[in-house]
Amino acid sequence: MTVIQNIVILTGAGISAESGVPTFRASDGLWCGHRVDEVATPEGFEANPALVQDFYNQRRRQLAEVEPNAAHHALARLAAEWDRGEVLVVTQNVDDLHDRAHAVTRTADCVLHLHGELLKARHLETGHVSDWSGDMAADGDVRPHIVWFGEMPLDMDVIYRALRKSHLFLSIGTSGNVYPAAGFVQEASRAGAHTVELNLEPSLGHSLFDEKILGPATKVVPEYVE
Ligand code: BJW
Repeated sequence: MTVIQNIVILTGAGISAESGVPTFRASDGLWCGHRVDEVATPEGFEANPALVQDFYNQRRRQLAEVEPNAAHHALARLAAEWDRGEVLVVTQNVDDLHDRAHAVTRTADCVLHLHGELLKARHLETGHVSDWSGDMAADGDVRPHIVWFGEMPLDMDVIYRALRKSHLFLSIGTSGNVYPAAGFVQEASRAGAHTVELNLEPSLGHSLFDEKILGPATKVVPEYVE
């Protein structure tokens, strides 16, 4: 039996759903009323920056109204208490709910945002990343620090290194529609990790996992990790 030391946890929109952040692919989800290519591609931003900035501004405003839930806090406690190896939380979410939960246990350095962060901006020319401030959209030199379709996700080298030495891989609340994240389970399996999906409904890649646990994140995540 493999002794579990290093843990990699991939999270998606489902972990924040019970905090009140809509998922993407639900019928009333985040893209409701928008075409994906309008708001989540570099071409969409080039064609209509004001529309895209407005879409992300609405989501930034919404962040002020939500709080981390029991699933975020359970992972933050795990990161603080796990002393047999490393814990890395790789989130596809651009909200800051993991960061806020991990700030409580002083483990914020365990969290990587693969698809960027709503509360950061990137300079169009220099690529410099800074905190978002409300008047940035007006100056025209910055874009949301978000990874859109066709762009390279962030911290891939760190993530693949962690997957290759992982003993346990958890995938929480993601539909498995979007690559490269949807392929992480195979990388972890190749490394010999035990792989577990925790989700409300089975993901597209559910058959790739050794173990599946269905249910809402606020129930199944604390039960699994504690
Ligand atoms: C609950 C719950 C509860 C609900 N409790 N669970 C053909 C084949 C392979 C790849 C490609 C291809 N054609 C194009 C590509 C590449 C493309 C891609 O994957 N496209 C697919 C559509 C096919 N990928 C890219 O372009 C990426 N870049 C890239 O590949 O670069 C090249 C590269 C090469 C080599 C190595 C590495 C890279 C970039 C992808 C960027 C994605 N960005 C977005 C938008 C961010 C901006 C924004 O936030 O607005 O990120 S897309 C969107 O989807 C967002 C999410 O992070 C991502 C994943 O969504 P997620 O989290 O899974 O949400 P949902 O809504 O889909 O699912 C919710 C889940 O929650 C469900 O499963 C529910 O059951 C569950 N749930 N309530 C527990 N209470």
